[in-house]
Amino acid sequence: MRKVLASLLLATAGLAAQAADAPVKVEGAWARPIVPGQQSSGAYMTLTARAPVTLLGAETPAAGIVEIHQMKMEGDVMKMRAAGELALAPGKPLQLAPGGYHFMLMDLQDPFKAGTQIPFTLHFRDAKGQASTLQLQVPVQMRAPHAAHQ
Ligand SMILES: [Cu+2]
Repeated sequence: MRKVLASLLLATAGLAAQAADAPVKVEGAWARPIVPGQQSSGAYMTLTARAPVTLLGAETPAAGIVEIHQMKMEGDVMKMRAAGELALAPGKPLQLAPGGYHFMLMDLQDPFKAGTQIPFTLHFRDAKGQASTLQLQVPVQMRAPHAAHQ
């Protein structure tokens, strides 16, 4: 237990260090573990930009395909569709969470088990058209971390 706590703290510290000079702050990132037979999963996080940027997409060695999706009620049917690029307004958190926007991970390359972490790269474009990336480790776990509820 003590060991798990220590590595969690390290992961959090690493994320904070990255966020300090990054154009976008990432909080509460997690990806859902899969059960045998499942072919896809979802990754979730809250993104807050310092300046106007557009989220172009993401990639991870854990999945062959990553798409930005949106869940939406159409009548009384929940539908999922590709959302394309997402514009982030400065200081306004964009939440990717179950039931809304999410990163759809398909063609999974890993067992995708709870307790592991996957490297994740976010791709952005700023208002001047300049591309940038942000790398983080996304924990694979059953529920959203506490920070995502705040
Ligand atoms: Cu999806």
